[in-house]
Amino acid sequence: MPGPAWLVLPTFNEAENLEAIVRAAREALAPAAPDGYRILVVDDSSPDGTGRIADELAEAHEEVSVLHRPAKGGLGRAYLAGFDTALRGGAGHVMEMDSDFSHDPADLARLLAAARKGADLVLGSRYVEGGGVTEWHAMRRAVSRGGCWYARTALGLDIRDLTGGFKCFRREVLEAIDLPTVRSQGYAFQVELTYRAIKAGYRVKEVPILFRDRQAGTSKMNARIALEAVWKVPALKLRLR
Ligand SMILES: Nc1nc2c(ncn2[C@@H]2O[C@H](COP(=O)(O)OP(=O)(O)OP(=O)(O)O)[C@@H](O)[C@H]2O)c(=O)[nH]1
Ligand SMILES: [Mg+2]
Repeated sequence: MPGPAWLVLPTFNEAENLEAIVRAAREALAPAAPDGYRILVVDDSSPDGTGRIADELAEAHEEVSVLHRPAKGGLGRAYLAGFDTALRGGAGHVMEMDSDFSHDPADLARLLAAARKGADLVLGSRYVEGGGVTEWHAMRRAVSRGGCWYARTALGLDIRDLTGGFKCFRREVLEAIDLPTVRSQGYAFQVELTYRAIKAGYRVKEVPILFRDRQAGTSKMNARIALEAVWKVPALKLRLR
């Protein structure tokens, strides 16, 4: 019997979103996770008090816990710390999701179901049939699709959405991909994890999702994090050859 499904929620200034995200995630996971579930908030000392809200949620719900980190260290570092806690806690599956409602928490059930049916890594995908993006203007759409095409072509992978951050890993995949040596941050972090999983021989399944812009709070994405992916992708190929 696999261990429980762990959802890792990275937060930096998500005070307006966190309570609602955790509520929606609990509603989605309770019926979908027969082996149980845990929700781990990884907060980097958000100045807006997200960490305190997370502590209150952990107090109120036994399946919720919090990892407090001393300073903003970026999304990639936050996820690696969360994965480590989840694996040590006996997770059977580990899930990633943004905490800003760009990813619909209701989709957690479909991602977990696909993993329980046998996929090693499930990607919530904007760019397969049935998936998509709402509210984005033409330029942002073009940049996102171009970035996915670039990574797919450079790495020679048959994956439509390599930069998304809505995922479900089987525990064995995270154990196999040598997490301490993962160095990338934003989009490149997502590309690197999927690339490593495929190189290690694991089966990836893309399930369609609809991605929407955050409704509350502010973005932490910036040009530096986006551009990191441009040079990290070929570097990744060389390094993991
Ligand atoms: N713990 C932690 N979480 C972070 C950090 N940076 C971003 N996050 C979280 O990671 C998720 C994605 O970050 P966003 O700011 O939404 O970035 P994005 O989704 O690429 O950009 P938008 O499209 O503008 O929303 C959110 O849940 C953030 O709160 C960080 O340094 N530490
Ligand atoms: Mg976002």
